[in-house]
Amino acid sequence: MNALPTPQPATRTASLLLTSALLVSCSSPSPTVEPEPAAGAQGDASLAASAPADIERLGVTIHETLDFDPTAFTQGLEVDAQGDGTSLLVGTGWEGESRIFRLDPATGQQSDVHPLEPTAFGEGIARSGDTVWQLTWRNGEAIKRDATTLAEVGRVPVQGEGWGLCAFDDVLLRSDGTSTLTLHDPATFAAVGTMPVTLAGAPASKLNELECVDTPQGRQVYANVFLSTDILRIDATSGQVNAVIDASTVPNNANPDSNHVLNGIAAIPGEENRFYLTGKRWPDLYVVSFE
Ligand SMILES: [Ca+2]
Repeated sequence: MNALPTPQPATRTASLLLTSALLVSCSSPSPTVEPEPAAGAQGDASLAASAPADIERLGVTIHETLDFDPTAFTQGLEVDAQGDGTSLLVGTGWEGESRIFRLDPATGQQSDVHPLEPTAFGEGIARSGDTVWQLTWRNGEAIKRDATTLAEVGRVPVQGEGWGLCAFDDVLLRSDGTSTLTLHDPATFAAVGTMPVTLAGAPASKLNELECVDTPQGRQVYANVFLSTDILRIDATSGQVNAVIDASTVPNNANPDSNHVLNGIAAIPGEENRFYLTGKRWPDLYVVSFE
């Protein structure tokens, strides 16, 4: 997801209060409009402290800190596991700045850079076979790309907003800011179902950047929570949150701006419980584990 470029001060305060209340309680219906960012919101409303006992509460251990592109308004992040296995696919947002590129995390070198048209706001990305799909926020379409070159090969209409995206072998999961993930056919991007996400029985809204991970315990979806430093781990079969990860200890070294929040999680292939984390216009890319 993203942010409103020119929020009005009066409505911004009201929205912050509403946003914080929603993040704390997770009991209200999900809004259908884009929530506004607000200074100080990040980390103020952690779900971790209120997670029920049967939901794991995990922290973040940082193993390595790498350079990241501080101009990248990160909306999609995943390792190209079906390609070279090491490069990161990065999708970014903001009108006039949205793009997709491949990143060598060791050197910071970018390649296969493709800017979007100035009216488009890029969102989540995910590779499935020979295709990389890239969402747009409110442009009503998903961009289909060649997975090797990242060049656009087509577009398909999408109902609703696009926030995060991730892929299992046979299905794509899309977040739209609500507590419901939409399932898409990875070949056509046709919507094929929905998965309500709940935290202790209540809707878990504002799901943002996603990561689909096959584990020995089954399929799990990791989700950034918009304007929060929490990451949810969701059982992809039931939609139930089974862990709340408190990432408030991960340093946010972005230029101070309410939009520059944690957003971007990518599992590292072949390594259990190893992930990259970053954020919107963050200068750092962290190698982390959750425990
Ligand atoms: Ca991801």
